[in-house]
Amino acid sequence: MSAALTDLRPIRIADLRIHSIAVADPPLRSSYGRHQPYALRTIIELISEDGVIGINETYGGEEPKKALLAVRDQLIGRDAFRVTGFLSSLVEGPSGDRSQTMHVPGENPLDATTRTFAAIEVACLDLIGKTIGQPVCDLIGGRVRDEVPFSAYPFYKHAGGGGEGDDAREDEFGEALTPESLTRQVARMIELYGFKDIKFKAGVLEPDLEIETVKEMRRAFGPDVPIRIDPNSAWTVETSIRVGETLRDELAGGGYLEDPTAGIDGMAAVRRGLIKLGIDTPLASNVAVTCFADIPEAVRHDAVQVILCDHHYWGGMRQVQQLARLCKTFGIGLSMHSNNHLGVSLMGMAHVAAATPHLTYACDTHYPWQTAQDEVVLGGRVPIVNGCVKIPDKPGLGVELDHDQLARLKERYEKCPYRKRDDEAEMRKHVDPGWKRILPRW
Ligand code: GKR
Ligand code: MG
Repeated sequence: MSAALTDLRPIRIADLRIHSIAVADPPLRSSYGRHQPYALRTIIELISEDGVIGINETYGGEEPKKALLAVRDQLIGRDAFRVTGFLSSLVEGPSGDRSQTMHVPGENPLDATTRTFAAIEVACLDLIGKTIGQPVCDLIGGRVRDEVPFSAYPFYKHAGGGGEGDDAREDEFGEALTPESLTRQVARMIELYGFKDIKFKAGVLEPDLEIETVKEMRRAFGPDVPIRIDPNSAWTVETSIRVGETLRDELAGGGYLEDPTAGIDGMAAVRRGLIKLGIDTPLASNVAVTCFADIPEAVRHDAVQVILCDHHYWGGMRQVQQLARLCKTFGIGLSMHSNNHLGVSLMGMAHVAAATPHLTYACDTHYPWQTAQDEVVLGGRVPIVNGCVKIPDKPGLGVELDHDQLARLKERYEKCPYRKRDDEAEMRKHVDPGWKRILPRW
């Protein structure tokens, strides 16, 4: 017999708290420029009428905070089970191209609505999980794995561990601006976390030096450790094909070439050039392909063979699961993108990955770049062991907030001058006063 309407048990939302925080971040380099001394994040708490608190973490700075504040009134009194219904205008975001080519992730106005929706969706899932006593991965369809693999994510970097003045962090990994020092950085990450894959952030040094860096890593770690290279659109089509050709062996066996050049047309031209040379290295993207509307053209032109999902900007966990299904249908692989984050986001990534059968690569994570001093999760850093995050036997995302730490990170946000991510400004401040992001650079 079906349940009567009166048997329904809504989880009504009574309040939304929004916390802007600043987290020390080392001077990492990419084609966007150089990271600021603090990465900005937002922590949210969604409180039910029963006093249960669902939490989540998303992009930081002023714009994401304003966007969350703007939907606050639409949440109060609503049922957490019905989030897609009461925020339906935000789920899909605007139609058409939302390319991230000229924006750092989290600063793209075109995916602001899907980022806002995702932030609330995951907090609702945590709230539901904590109310009924189920882990998030089991609420969204059920886990297909208990342990989620992540990759080492080396970056060229300047000396420094992040933070400023009295608040500077120890430089755990040291400067890395050569093939040898970058390879030492990876060795240390593997030693600490047991990663089995490498995602290498390129687009910083001359392509020949980056080629040499990949070769050095291959010599150091052998052919059983897959390597992916991601210059964030820094290369021309010709350079991309040359790098793909030179690194055909190093990128084979589980590696890929990620966003070597800008745009779906550019990616398609690289693909054609490589295929002509008999090279089938997959092209991956989180820059040319960032939303469902990009997929038809990408498929038509065979521009990407791997898409990087990210629940933070794809519109939440269920959108990522739909993306996975679509990728499988079209024979496209699925990997996972990352930006700087703390343990709440890491657990979100792990839960959605755990409940996504078609996840064909170890996920990216910036987690090694943050320290225990900046963790907001009660009990400290989420363990990554043998390269994997284990889904804990706990409800919701499986983590709670450390409110003392949250207060410290909020205070740091208030004190620091940063209100959005601006890697170009950091380059001009520290490296070259005339620096501009030029695409393609090489
Ligand atoms: O942290 O500088 C960085 C990365 O370049 C990041 O912003 C990218 O979104 O991880 C990224 C990627 O393109 O894969
Ligand atoms: Mg990328």
